Amino acid sequence: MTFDLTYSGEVTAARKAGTPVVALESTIITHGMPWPQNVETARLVEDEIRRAGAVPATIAVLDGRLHIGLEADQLDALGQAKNVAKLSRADIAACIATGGTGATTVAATMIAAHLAGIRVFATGGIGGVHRGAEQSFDISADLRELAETPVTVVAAGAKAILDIPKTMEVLETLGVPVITYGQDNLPAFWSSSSDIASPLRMDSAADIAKAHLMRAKLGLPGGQLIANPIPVKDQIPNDIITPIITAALNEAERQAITAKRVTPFLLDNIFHATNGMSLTANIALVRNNARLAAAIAIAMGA
Ligand code: PSU
Ligand code: MN
Repeated sequence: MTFDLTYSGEVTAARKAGTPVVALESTIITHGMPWPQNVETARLVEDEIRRAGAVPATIAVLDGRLHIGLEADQLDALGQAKNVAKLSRADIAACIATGGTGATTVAATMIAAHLAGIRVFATGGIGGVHRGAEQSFDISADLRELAETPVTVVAAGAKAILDIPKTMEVLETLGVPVITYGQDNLPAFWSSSSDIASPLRMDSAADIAKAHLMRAKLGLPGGQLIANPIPVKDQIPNDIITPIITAALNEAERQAITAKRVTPFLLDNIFHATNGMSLTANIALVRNNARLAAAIAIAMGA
């Protein structure tokens, strides 16, 4: 049985030229946003990375091939495909082995990025400890992946649908650095700030790049989580989003939504409850994360 990564034309050229590459996930496209905004956003995010002087590599499994970078038509098709699998660490090998098609979560994208030698990855929000996890045991595999795989992940904090203090506790236990960019408190995805202090703060992409390289020098496995606040002009203030999140969580419980379906269900519910405002904010924060990730990748060198 052979296994090869499939690189897009653009990523192949970047590898030859030594241009820094930034990984992007695909679950946000297939399970995180409705069509057609999902494909439009994916394109805008890729363009942010190009404009900043790096090259985007959107990662997905298409017909059993692990793609590092998608061609425009592949991105279009994935964004419209129905019943695409959501692939985390537990699912990716089976999907490739059986010729399946699936979108990669943060965990699976980190695995693929590392296989391709990519050290920086931009997304919206990571998975984490769900509220009520003491009953459900629902803790995203993204957290363990950050402890294991040496990729710096730029996100807008843990999604506010999660239990952020518990997510921080688990990350601390796993030895994952959580570095907030440019402020003392953690951001809360749709809102620029929470009332929770960030374990670490850095104010430049260069420092974040150095911290990543230092972990490798010290022989520490795993990556870093960079919490990049959504710009204030694009945020949904905490007092507006909090009751909407609570209602979405109640609805998920009423409908007995569990496991992989929880995150997509909540995002969709909140999208409708905010008349699309949550999506507008989500798009703004992913673009913002793409810009910072590109700066970090450039500071790290190819
Ligand atoms: N951030 C978003 N939208 C998303 C996700 C993150 O703005 O759809 C996805 C990511 O792929 C993340 C996943 O890895 O949700 C977490 O899912 P779970 O909680 O089932 O591990
Ligand atoms: Mn889960």
